[in-house]
Amino acid sequence: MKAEHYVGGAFRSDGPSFALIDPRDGSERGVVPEATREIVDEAVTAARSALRGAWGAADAARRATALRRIADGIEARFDAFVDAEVADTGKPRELAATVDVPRAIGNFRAYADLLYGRPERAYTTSVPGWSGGAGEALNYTVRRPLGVVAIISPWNLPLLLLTWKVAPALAAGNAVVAKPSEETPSTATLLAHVIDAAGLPSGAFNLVHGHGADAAGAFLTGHPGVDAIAFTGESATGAAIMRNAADHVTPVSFELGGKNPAIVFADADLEAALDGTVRSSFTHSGQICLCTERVYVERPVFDDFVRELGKRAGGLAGYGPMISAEHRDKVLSYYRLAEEEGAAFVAGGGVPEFGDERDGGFYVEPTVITGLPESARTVKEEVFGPICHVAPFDTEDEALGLANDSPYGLASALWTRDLSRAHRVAPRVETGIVWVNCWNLRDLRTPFGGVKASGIGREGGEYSLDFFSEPVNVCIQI
Ligand code: NAD
Ligand code: 6OD
Repeated sequence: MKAEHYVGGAFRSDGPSFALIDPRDGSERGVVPEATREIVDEAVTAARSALRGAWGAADAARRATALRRIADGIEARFDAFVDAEVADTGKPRELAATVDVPRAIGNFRAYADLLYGRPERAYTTSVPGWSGGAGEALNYTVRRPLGVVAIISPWNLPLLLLTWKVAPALAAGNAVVAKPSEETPSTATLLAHVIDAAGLPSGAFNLVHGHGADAAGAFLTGHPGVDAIAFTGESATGAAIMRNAADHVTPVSFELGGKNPAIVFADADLEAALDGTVRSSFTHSGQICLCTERVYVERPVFDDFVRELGKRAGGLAGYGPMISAEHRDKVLSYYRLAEEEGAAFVAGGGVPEFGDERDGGFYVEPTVITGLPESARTVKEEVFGPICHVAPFDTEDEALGLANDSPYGLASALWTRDLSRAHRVAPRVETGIVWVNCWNLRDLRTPFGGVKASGIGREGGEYSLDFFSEPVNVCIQI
């Protein structure tokens, strides 16, 4: 798949470019065009024109039809999307075929459906009033699109997280300029081809490739013609985007980093808790924002849990690489830091040897550690790799204190058979998402997002449509 920009309804790859590296073996597998400030500017201008033209005039029915065509278009090229996602990320094919691509299709269908479920509000008013403002009135509130929205997405679930924002942004009537991660340009380019074939008015969706800081990402998020920014990525990047957006007071929706806790009570179904923790810590080699990196286990079952978790982590096979050499080095630096901080390694801690081309790729071993104080950097900082630290606790309050002692607050998992305990504890965990006896069970209508340094706002269902539109109140004196 050749990466291309898509600007004003035309594909192009002019200007500078950079190499695309295959994380599975370290080889160069293509080149990606790097959008200059001028190309970003053209994309924003094209988006504005679309809003003033055919896309701005498209009503909800037309937009819903467009979204359904896009979903159908992805479905028709399902295998090509899976191939491209696997080639860019190195993730297991099964993951791309059962999660990333079906979810991308689901995102467009869900928002096509949701468009019609939106109530519009009316208020009849009798105001005693002041300065001549008294009287009977009918107020009604309509929602209008924000305008040109910038969407910046990361490399870990490239298609899922891009479409998670593009679908509601288009549903709400905005024009989009999207910039995927420089590491994963392929499914975004395929999506642009599908959108092109779906017949959206030119400029309604634009795609620019390139890097973030001092490059396409920064040109886009600091652009005066951008009316809102929806971003998923690291918390530090979110802070940089916020600073850049501040000059134009551009609204932001942020899905950021995490250091997600799991709490395993002694009364839990331990098989389910172990299975769930293996999934939550090691799916996509820990490169999902929702992955568990801190596990707190009630003392009576701590030793058994740690031993079994280590066994299962050590036995994992068929896992994918880190996205890049740079990210592999970052994850390995945390493995070494954990050693220096005094961790005991129950599983992993190094680089696997395969004896084939994967030895040129960016793999690290699934790793389980124990024995660190809560103040250790390995326990506090997001690694975004296949590592979890397991620590014991004695009381419910202590578990909550440990789980909440974090600058982050994205997601958590509770494992218990005691329903009262689950209801008591869940609202007290300082994360935007709490799973009980499960992990990453997702209903697309539910609010998704984090507290503290894990984000600003919520996405999902109505929450995304709220962000991507604004209420306008019309007051008619009767
Ligand atoms: P990143 O922040 O490095 O990059 C994300 C995107 O931002 C990329 O497209 C990048 O080019 C762009 N970018 C980087 N610097 C920029 C700048 N100064 N201005 C504008 N754009 C810029 O994140 P990543 O390494 O791609 O992804 C991993 C991170 O994302 C982890 O921290 C993970 O927790 C987080 N994440 C969060 C969620 C969530 O829903 N909360 C989901 C997935 C990933
Ligand atoms: O499932 C989703 O919709 C979602 N936003 C997942 C985010 C995963 C982060 O890496």
